[in-house]
Amino acid sequence: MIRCLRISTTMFAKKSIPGTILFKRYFDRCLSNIPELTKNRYPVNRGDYAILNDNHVQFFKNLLDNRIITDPDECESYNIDWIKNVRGYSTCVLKPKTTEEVSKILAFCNENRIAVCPQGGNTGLVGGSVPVFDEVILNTSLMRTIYNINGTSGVLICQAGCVLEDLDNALAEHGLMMPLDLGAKGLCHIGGNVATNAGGLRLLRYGNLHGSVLGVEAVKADGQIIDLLSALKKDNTGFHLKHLFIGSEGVLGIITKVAIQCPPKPLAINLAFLGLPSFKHVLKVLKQAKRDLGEILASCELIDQSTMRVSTENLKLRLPFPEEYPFYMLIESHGSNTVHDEEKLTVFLEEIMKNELILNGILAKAPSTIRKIWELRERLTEGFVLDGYVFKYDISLPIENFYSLVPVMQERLSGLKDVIRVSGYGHLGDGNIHFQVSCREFSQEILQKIEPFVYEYTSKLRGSISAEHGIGFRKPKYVHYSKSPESIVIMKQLKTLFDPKGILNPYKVLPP
Ligand code: FAD
Ligand code: 2HG
Ligand code: ZN
Repeated sequence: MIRCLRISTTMFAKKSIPGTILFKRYFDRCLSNIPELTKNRYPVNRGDYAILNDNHVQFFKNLLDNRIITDPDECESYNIDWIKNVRGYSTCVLKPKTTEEVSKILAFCNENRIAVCPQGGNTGLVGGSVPVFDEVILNTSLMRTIYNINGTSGVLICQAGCVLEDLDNALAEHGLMMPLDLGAKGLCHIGGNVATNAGGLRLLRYGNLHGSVLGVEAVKADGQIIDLLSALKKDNTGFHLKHLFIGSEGVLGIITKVAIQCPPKPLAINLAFLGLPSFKHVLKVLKQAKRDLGEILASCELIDQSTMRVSTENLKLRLPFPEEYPFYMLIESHGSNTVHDEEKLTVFLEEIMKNELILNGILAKAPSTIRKIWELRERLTEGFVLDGYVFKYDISLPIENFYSLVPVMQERLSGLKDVIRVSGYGHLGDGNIHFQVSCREFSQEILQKIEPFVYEYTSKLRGSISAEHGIGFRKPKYVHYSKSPESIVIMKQLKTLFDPKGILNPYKVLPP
């Protein structure tokens, strides 16, 4: 039975959560949570790379005008990933400002066989953005120039180190927005987003980066600059080489510039937050939302009860209604006409209420309410870290099976006393679930109960073991669960073509 459907009527104009404040709070809280060195926790051997010496460091200092960090304490935060899963021990962080500097760094490293870990905002979730051993870190945070925003074509051209949220704010002045949005927007760089082919909260509406990235400029391992920076919507002259860099996770080259097609900022935004009794009901609501909302459906996210408690208990955030439900859905519409959108939403909400598909709901229009509700969803990654250690799985499954893994794993892990929660949430509209097992601290016993079982399960259903976060350090040996032997051979051949000495992000992405 539907208890209520509150409508919050204030005018909309969604603004993002101030990312920098959010991340500062998180880092303050988690600073003491330092993981074991990756080389000690996982069975991995250092490759035959040079050990950095004073001459190497002097070369970098001269080239970068001292934009280099060599103090081990200062290097610490660049060595540890955001979710505190992995830790390298690099003593050299390089901060180039230009493509030419990146090119000279790589040419030198290639010549001297120095391994390099490309790093953007270091928010990656698969251990790809930090060194495994002592790789030099090439961080793009000083490459943050916006070259052009074309208000008519909607094309943005910028350097790879621009922070996603900064780009979104700059585009807003032209009535545009970035085609992707993620909880890490206050820290992640556009180069990192392209390198991971990041998905995010509104992929359902705006598509993935293979669609919106028009061009890239990248530097190969030997320092050669490849200009693929087309800003054209249509360009079929030969192979679309830019696609090789989208999702390449730093193993084929370093992305230095991007051209991106940006959509107009929606004039009307509404968010429905719903409480539901079962996953069967969730599927029916998804189907109805697609049918009734059509082109204005921008986001359709699912959170189960156990995950929602991460927000309410760990982060002390408040639900818009006092009762708890087995499932919650966030359904956002983006449109250009308030009246038109409200008509569609009314039809949708009446239909799901009439059919008793939801137990409770709120329709938010006020930006502050919308922001508060999204916080419950966007801060989950941060909230999970407060449990202790999180085993994360980012999986695509056929929609009927979207949630089936969670009860299977709850059963499989029941009785293990160190497990805090086994739960799932994610991008329902895209068929991409984030399955999590959190515990007080890392445990080999729990890891072995989860892997490779979770990948076998996914593979049997013809799902993907990496829907949006990539392969990084954590998953290379499992790639075969989602890719054929022939495609793995081609991946390795491409790696050899672009980086014959294997200096770029070693130990990552490619199966051993
Ligand atoms: P980094 O983490 O620094 O690097 C990621 C990978 O890209 C590494 O392998 C690195 O070597 C490589 N790389 C970085 N920059 C370059 C470059 N210029 N050239 C070549 N290689 C490079 N991901 C999603 O897909 N969807 C989400 O909704 C989402 N939400 C998130 C929410 C939170 C709170 C957090 C912490 C993470 C989230 N992520 C999400 C994961 C992460 O934010 C994305 O993968 C993001 O795109 C990484 O960008 P970054 O700049 O932080 O890259
Ligand atoms: C999200 O959808 C991100 O919020 C992060 O992809 C998911 O923390 C995660 O596993
Ligand atoms: Zn996600």
